[in-house]
Amino acid sequence: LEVEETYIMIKPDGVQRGLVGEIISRFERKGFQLTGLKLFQCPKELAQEHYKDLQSKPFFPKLVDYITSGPVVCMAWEGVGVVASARKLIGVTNPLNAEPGTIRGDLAVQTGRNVVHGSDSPENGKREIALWFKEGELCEWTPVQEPWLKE
Ligand code: YYY
Ligand code: MG
Repeated sequence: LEVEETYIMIKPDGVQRGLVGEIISRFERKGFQLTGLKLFQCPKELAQEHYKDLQSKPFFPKLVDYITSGPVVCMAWEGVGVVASARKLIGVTNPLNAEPGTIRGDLAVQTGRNVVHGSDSPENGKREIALWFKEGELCEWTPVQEPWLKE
């Protein structure tokens, strides 16, 4: 397995519901490394670009309205296998089908209010981080716990 990066975003409902700390904490405790973090009001064009693969879907306009309805928390996380592992921590798209113990399984009930986004491939991780963060907004750093996480 390789070191990857993934784009994780707490959607407006997660921010409004006061779940920011709870959600960040799950990735932090797992042992992944935070490399970017900001609260951000997303413009419509960016939401459309982020979800461009879904632009032909009937729910696309509603999805863009939802993502731009209030501030989101944008995050970049790094780690071995982080893309797939973060998707597991998040749970499946429909929160009613998401396993207990996952973020969506524990904290949400509707697909259109599923509180968090995670990239679905390492390629999309890179693409989305480049889309949501400007140069200089990401940090390269070495966590002191690193020897206790990696053999
Ligand atoms: O990656 P993930 O967020 O789990 O699902 P996607 O299939 O990429 O869809 C992105 C986003 O679109 C989903 O989190 C909610 C919304 N959505 C929807 O509102 N209705 C659907 N039937 C499918 C997806
Ligand atoms: Mg997706």
